[in-house]
Amino acid sequence: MYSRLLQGSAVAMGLLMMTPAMAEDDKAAELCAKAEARYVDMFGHPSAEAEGVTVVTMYKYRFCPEKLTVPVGTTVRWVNVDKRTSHTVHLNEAGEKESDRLFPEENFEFTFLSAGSQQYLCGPHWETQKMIGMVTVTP
Ligand SMILES: [Cu+2]
Repeated sequence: MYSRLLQGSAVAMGLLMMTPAMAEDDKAAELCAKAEARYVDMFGHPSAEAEGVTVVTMYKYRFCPEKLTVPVGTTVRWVNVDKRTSHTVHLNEAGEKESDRLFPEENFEFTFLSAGSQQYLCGPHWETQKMIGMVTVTP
């Protein structure tokens, strides 16, 4: 009886691991790891070592990380690490105008001076590819 219960929960665990949400997370993590490798190839150091800024990469219609939390006063630098595709950054909820098109290796910076959460978009891809990011600024 006990072992049967255990088996049951093992099956339940297996099912849990296979939820689409989990698969999506894995896919996102893999994609962002590739984006980071591209960043290192381009700039010769990890994105976390960029001086004075927090880097978000743009790769294959995704922002990496998709959700970012930073303290107020942080400058975020969005860097296109794609091979061919251009992207934009549009902090529409902050009432900002859309950035210029960013071609591979180009970047856009914005300094967050007030706390709160906001979504932002890639103009060309938010609708068709759901290329949408989120920044939470803490006081
Ligand atoms: Cu885009």
